[in-house]
Amino acid sequence: MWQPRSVYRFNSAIVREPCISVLNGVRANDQGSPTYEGVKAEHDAYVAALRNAGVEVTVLPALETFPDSIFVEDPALVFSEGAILLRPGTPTRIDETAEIAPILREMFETVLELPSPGKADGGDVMYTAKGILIGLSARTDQAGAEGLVACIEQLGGNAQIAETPNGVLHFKTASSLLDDETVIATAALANAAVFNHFHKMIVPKGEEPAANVLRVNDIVMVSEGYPRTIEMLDKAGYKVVLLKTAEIEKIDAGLSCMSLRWYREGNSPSRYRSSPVSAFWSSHGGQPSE
Ligand code: CIR
Repeated sequence: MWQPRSVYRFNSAIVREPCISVLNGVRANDQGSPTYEGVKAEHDAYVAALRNAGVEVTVLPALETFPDSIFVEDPALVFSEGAILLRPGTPTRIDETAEIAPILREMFETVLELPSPGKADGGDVMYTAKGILIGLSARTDQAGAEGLVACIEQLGGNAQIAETPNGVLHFKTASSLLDDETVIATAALANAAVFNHFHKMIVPKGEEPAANVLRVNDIVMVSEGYPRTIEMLDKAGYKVVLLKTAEIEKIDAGLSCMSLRWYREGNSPSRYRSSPVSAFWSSHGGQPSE
């Protein structure tokens, strides 16, 4: 049963350690490869920021076979009501789902699967207080979006389908939730009909990647390279936490994509973490770090 709750209140998250092969991550335009050390430093700071915001973070081990596997947001969706295993829309990433599925099956009672042959990346899905928005993109096709609407409805939620501007990787590359009433978006996406009932902040021209911010509890994580956006959010009263994203941006990534976040109901973390998860890790030869 879908419960009314703040859509940016989180107490649980999953991240994955970057792998050395991250320098081979998929990119639309080559602006040079990131370094492993640079990505690792950005990731470590991100995990620390989640923890400082009050989120319990489970860190999965690196997966060398999948250069983009640090971006756990794309192969699955998580809600308090359950998880949905997606079918990422780029061939090198589709098998990441099978890698994250076992831990999600341990952590969630309900795990649904996006029906084949539809494709959808979690980066195209925005959770808002007015419903879930799914952007069609080069990664999320009509069949994937429709399958996802059905899965979300099965969990008791509601979703609508939108368009992602051409040339933009994901819907959330160009827009993010700031609070129950407000989104931040690029000029190209801000006028989308799905945002008609939101207050909108538009990122200044030249700072388009800054549209991917991450609201977690009372903070908004923002990429540090975008001073005009930072000033705009600061003046609007948001509690901004600045993070480096220069390395992950070389492989088209931003802040939302490095975690799966949800609000775990009840106060029994052991149900999700201690016994079942440690049982999972001991049977898979490793331990998640915390
Ligand atoms: C990709 O092209 O799939 C990765 N290099 C970047 C994924 C970023 N994911 C996201 O914004 N949700």
